[in-house]
Amino acid sequence: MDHKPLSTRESWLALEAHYQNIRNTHLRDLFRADPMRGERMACEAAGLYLDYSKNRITAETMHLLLALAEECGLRERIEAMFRGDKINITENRAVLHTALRARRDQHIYVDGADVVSEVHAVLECMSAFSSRVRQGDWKGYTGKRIRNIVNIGIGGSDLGPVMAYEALRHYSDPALIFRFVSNVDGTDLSEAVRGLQADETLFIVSSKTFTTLETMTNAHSARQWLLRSLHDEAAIARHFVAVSTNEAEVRRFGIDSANMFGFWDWVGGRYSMDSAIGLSTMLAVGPDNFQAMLSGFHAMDEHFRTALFDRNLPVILGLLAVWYADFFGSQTVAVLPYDQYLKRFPAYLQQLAMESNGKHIALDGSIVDYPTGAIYWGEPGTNGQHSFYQLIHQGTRLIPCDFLGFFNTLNPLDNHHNLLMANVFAQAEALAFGKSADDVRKEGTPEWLVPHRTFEGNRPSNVILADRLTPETLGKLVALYEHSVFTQGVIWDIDSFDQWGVELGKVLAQRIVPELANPEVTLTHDSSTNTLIHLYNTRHSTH
Ligand code: G6Q
Repeated sequence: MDHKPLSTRESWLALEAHYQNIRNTHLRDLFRADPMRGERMACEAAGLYLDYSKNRITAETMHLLLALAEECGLRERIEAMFRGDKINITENRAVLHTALRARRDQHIYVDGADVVSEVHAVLECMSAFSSRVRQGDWKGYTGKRIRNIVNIGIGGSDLGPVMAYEALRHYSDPALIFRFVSNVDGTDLSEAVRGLQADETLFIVSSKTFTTLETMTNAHSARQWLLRSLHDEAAIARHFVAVSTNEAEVRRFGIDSANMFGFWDWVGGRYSMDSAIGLSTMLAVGPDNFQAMLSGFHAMDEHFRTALFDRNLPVILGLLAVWYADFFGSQTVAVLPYDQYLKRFPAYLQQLAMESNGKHIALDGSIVDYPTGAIYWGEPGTNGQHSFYQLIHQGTRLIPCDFLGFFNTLNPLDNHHNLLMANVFAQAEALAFGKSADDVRKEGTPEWLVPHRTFEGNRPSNVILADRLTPETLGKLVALYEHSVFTQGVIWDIDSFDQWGVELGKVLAQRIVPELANPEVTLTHDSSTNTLIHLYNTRHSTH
């Protein structure tokens, strides 16, 4: 691998020169020049269709981006990740979320142990437990079956489970109620348990470390809530299970280690929804659907690992993200799922992309001299069209968009799906080609209004389509983005798998907590923080 700084590499310099040539080229002209562009710049793999023709690229751009991937050693880095090398260098850890969905007959070793057999052993425990709860065989303390499941976790131990629950709601057991608690704001837990019967409620405490302030605070309060109704510590074992890597802390909390579902330090929080952190998902949709989701992940893993880069969906998506972030200076990517079930998908991607690639230090410890991770955001279509799309169409910023849609809906209702998908195609078309001043004039618009009603177009987008939203498709979509994020991190030469910014936040609040509990303490922060704490201590009433 070439260790020259990214911005001095041959392919990077070639891309800079190329960008100057095509930065003003309009998508209208690119499509006019190549009538087959919409077919040529598309790729279908593992059941996902990616149309990337409405990007501000030429065949030359793709050629140079692919050369950049080669020069940055992407192929070797993919192999290293799948093999279990400790590519998370700042934490000296392997990065093996791909092992979570490996087939039973595969072997992947970390420090001499075959992790695939460990993964399947945990999956079996999860399946057995889920089946008992779903069939009503797992009884609560008073002998009643479980009807409510509350997942307590935050960050990677929450966003994946929430997103997957919403995404797969169609497949969820309607007899079970699911709630998710993440915020240390007492409102979150209070609202989550409102109306629930304690003796029918199961809490899943999901925390890799089992020391996270928010999760442990919520777990302790949930425990008190339960004991207020059931009055016996023995009830805890029937109503609390844990998902964690920290058996000692789980036991200290009072959860029987027989009711703990483990995972490993080589699973990053934001890459953990298909580990035991997905227990709530499995309880909702059942072991078979969970397994189908894992198969979807695996299919995309295999595609990413084996496909040529010019036909490789995550590689293409990742390289395009680099193209806009580093050459066009785009700061954000809008993710626009045209499926109500994917309403939490943008929030999930936000963590996946921004916690992974929000870094400014290269692997060798130097400060990067190019932009890294873009800001991911979005809302489901068509709602976004009636709010923020205005800025995407006519604002001053270039915002590449990913449209996600399905050929078939899970809820056929009159003409709804055709209307929904017509909007996907129309939006991508309007962003790319706009509406010229002449066209606006032809509609009889008065001259003073023409500039306001003109759309310059040339706004890039990808359209990603799949048959329908099944558990398998969800696995493929998530893996698509996981590997796109990985591709970007490799190009940017950063560690996409640590999160020191999150760790700092975990420590800082702990320092102020005792100062809020004890107004007498001498405050030694800056004058702003001191005043704010003082104000809080004076005005906060303890009742
Ligand atoms: C994810 C991050 C972070 C983490 C949470 C929860 O990649 O590491 O979001 O998932 O801070 O941590 P625990 O699971 O340890 O409670």
